[in-house]
Amino acid sequence: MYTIKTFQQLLTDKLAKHQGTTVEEASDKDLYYAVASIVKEEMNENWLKTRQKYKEQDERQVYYISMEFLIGRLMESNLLNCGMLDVCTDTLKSLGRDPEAVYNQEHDAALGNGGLGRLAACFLDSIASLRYAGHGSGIRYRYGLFEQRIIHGNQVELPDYWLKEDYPWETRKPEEALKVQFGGEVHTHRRFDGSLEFSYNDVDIVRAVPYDVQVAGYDNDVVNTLRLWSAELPPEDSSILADSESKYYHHLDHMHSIEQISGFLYPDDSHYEGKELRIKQQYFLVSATLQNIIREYKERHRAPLHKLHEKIVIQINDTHPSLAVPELMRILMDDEGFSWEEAWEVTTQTIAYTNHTTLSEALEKWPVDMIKNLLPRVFMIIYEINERFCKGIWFDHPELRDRIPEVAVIAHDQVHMAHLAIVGSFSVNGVAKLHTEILKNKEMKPFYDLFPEKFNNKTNGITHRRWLLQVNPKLSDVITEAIGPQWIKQPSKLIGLMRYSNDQPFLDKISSVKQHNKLVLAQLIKERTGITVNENSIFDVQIKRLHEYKRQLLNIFHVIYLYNELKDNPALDLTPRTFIFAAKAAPSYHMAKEVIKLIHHVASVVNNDKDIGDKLKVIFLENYNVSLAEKIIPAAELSEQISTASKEASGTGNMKMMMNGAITVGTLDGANIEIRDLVGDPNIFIFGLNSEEVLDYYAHGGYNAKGIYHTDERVRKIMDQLNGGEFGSQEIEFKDIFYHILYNNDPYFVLKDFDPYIETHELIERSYRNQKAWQKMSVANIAYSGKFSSDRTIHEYASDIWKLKPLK
Ligand code: B1N
Repeated sequence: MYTIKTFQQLLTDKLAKHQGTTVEEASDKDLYYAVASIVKEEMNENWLKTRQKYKEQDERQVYYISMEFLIGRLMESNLLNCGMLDVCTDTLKSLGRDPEAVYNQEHDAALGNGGLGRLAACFLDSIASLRYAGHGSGIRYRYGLFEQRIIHGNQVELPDYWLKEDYPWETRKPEEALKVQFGGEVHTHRRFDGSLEFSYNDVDIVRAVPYDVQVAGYDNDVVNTLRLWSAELPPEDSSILADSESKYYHHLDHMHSIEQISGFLYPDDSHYEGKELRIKQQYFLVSATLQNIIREYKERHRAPLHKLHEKIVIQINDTHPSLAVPELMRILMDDEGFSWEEAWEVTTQTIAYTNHTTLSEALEKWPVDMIKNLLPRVFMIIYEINERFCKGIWFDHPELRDRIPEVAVIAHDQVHMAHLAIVGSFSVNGVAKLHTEILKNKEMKPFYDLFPEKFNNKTNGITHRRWLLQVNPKLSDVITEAIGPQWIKQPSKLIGLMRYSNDQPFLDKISSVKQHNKLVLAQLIKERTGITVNENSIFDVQIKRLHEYKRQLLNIFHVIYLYNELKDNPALDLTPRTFIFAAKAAPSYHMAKEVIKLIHHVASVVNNDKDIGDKLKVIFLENYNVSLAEKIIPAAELSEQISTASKEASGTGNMKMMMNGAITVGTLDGANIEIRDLVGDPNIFIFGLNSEEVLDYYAHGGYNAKGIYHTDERVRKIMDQLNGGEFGSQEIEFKDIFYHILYNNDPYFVLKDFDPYIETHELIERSYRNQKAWQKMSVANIAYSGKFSSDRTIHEYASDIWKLKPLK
């Protein structure tokens, strides 16, 4: 292991050899690259060893295919997992350099939108840390999730060209490139034995080049791989020999369109836009991954391909990679000579599907014509899957005959990707208990009736290494001091903190860490917004994608309500609050952008009102991403998880804040329910309609939003303020929000849940005044958060679905 002295020597050598500079002269960027190269080299040997072990042991392996891996920054987490974070930080300090400034040089890899992509990243960390043979497979988008700027309260999007400087964590592997085919014509020939053979003409060939990112386990010498595919023109493409100007331009066009496949990440979260380029991305990922899996299987395992499912399991992250079903069928039949029945047997025992949402606007349904033109052979297979599935119901389940249109893979000229994924897999899981129940009993009920054995729950988790140990070192130290370091490898041990819930010196330490973290965040807020926040105010935090169902609107209604109260009664005894928001809206999501604008306009009124002073502050931090979350979460005291019940499949920000000692104010939705079940009602603030009530209202056409507007004066006042331009100006008003709520009958129950929300916040306010009781709640939340480590989640996937044994 390194000491400050040896690390310093290493750093000095690196700087001299690679950058031709000295520690004194080096910029923060130079230092960043030097440290990255040290860590990468450190991981290389174990990377090789890990791969060799996988080959020797011939054990089962999992491939996790996802259109998103929201990995954020890697330097600190790699240092941490390799046992070098402290020594590196201390060395930089000893050299008179600011480690934070060095780590901040890294541009976030934002290859994901939100929870789904971040979950994939947490899973990779846990898979490696638990010594499982697991590989991530995704796309190396040249542009990640857009950078958000706020101009006059409006979100504008800038392209995120994260690769503009060298990305030190990847290794390009051109010798392992593969070919993916699009378009063309399918020709069928009959072989001597009567079976059919397929060949393709006039296809467009795209070269898939892998870029590997190392995934180091925590303190265990395992280094797995996240393989990201980049789309390139095949070098041997003969169309390059243009003999006319028009051919040449055509060629350039073609080249451009091919590179576009890995050009950018679609910025929609929980929303489906049927763009052709998106399905191209999906097929590109799936085809490259499956060819790669089969190649690696042949290299690594001794058994014939008919036993693929004995050694390989493929987890698909939502339906985005669900073309894996027909693509694996295609490869097995057309390239490997399997019969349909043999290929189906292997495919459906290899693929497992995770569902992340029941929102209808997120469910992917691709037009038949689009798939037919783009992927003619794949479409033939989807067609056949559908035929056989529907015939199977007709003959084997006559009682379900009239439900065939509901469950068909192809219906109304659309391919239902969730249906394809369920039919073609052996496991279907939801991401929290309630979500899985809704899948089984409502959204996917006919499938549950057909295949009850496929359905299972895997409640999400987060890596406690990044989200506690790394981002909150002070809290981690206090925890370790109390219960020893075992919680780092066994997060369930955090429960040991319950022994200290009446220990005043311990509570004081917890509270002084929080106070410190609040000061640090206050400073960041000052730097980024110029606003001074009261460090003794309650830090009330809602950070997540902006979506109507997540109800940032309800939160800002609470702010307006408090503002109105204070204006009416300046002497009101109110514990000061700082409302902290951060959120990106999908660029085409009008209502979401209106809410961002509203938050900004309310902020400018509230923050600049002398009567209000520092009793209320509203902060919107722009460009929410993983590294900003890492700075906000340790300072959060109140965690807003206020989605309309039944809509948030799980949520994972709720877990991150709980783990850092924040108390949740939330609805009975997603994983909030499981948080409540653990910590108990006294340690969480639950309010509002539950999912049954919400679903019941939906079944009966909603509730009467106008009724509340007319009877609740507080609500009417707020709504009229929006309509009357009170939080804006002549030109800026919020009529769209006003009309949307009143005339679309408040589809997310903002007005309906307003009163219980306000009442709950009054209770919160009273609870906060008793600091000792609050600290006890905080400790209970940290103590019970061990269950939400993704280590627990991955253990469950590995034992129930993947059937993996940890590497010896
Ligand atoms: O997946 C997370 C959950 O914790 C969240 O509750 C859930 O909303 C989120 C299409 C999605 N569901 N669906 C998506 C993302 C991108 C896209 O293009 C859908 N994200 C979720 C992890 O389970």
